[in-house]
Amino acid sequence: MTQTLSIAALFDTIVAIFAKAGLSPDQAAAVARTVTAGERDACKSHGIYRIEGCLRTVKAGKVNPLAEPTVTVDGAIVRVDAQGGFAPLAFERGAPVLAETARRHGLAAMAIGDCVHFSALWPEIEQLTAQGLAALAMCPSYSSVAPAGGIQALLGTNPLAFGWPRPGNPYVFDFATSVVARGEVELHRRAGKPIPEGWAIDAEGAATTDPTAALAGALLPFGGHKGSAISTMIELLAAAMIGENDSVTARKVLGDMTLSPTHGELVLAFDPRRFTADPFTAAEALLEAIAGQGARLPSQRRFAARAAAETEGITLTPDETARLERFLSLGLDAV
Ligand code: NDP
Ligand code: PYC
Repeated sequence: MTQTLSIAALFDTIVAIFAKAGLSPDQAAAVARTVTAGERDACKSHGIYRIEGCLRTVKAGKVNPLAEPTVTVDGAIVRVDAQGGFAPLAFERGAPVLAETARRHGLAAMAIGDCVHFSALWPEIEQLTAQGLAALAMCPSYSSVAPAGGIQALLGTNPLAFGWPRPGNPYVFDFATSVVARGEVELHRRAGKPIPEGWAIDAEGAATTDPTAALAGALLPFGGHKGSAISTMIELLAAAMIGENDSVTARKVLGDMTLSPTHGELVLAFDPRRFTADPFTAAEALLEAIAGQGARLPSQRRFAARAAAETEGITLTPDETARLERFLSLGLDAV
């Protein structure tokens, strides 16, 4: 039987799972906020599905469950040292300082270092757009994507997210620079379903629709050479430039892609009003013209799912409920 939980009840369950796994209250709450947000917004590849990988990473000793991130400011650069902990708390600790620094200078950059990263980026972007800022976030992950024209996993699935503040819901896009997130391929494997053509190649470089072969081979970048170049830019800015692991190093250090990788993240924040007196009238005209053609804006699906979850709750499958119960009762012995 399916089970329907309120957003608050799901959040409390996830906090309890991570507390039992040994995370500090602040780490557990920050991780639970991002996982709950994924499930609430029907982003299954970064919702409760991620809990198992996080628990495995704790059990393997590859994340500091008690980490207390530190924040320092150097001009328009905010540095957050995650101290080996999960990324969400590091972001939450740095975001108010990033926002204040962006308002002071017109723009600011936040470099998060030494964080274990498993999450979608839009929950972070929305924390900044809620303060009237435009924002761009990116990070490497671990080698699982072949560069355009190549056949071996080298780049990460490297997400890129952007947000622009609007009255009501912001304009936000957030996508992997591979055709899809690796999590989506893992969910197909778990469900015993083939993946569409064009997502991946196998270990020999041949096109495949078998998710297991795809995970052993490589995903493809979105948009051919264009996605490949954007992904490369992310390796340069959010790894080389900030002195953190690139996707090759993150995979080598981790040695196991059922765990979450350690690397950095780069977040840029802009105060649009510091660039021109009224940036918002022209922005609204553009966004309304796009929607006016019947095109959907990115994140509209998520916002609709969120509105539904807020009134109707979140429905979990019997398998998802059983997994949560197992994590809650067995803790790290469940993985
Ligand atoms: P999708 O392809 O599902 O969606 C990407 C974006 O495009 C979303 O903003 C989505 O909005 C929007 N979109 C989708 N379809 C349309 C459409 N028809 N018209 C307009 N907009 C559309 O996501 P991905 O599989 O690429 O990535 C999923 C998540 O995985 C991301 O949140 C990303 O941050 C995360 N990720 C994290 C990684 C990490 O290392 N931490 C690595 C890789 C990915 P909507 O949501 O409303 O559908
Ligand atoms: O889905 O590609 C992915 C991913 C990698 C790390 C976190 N999510």
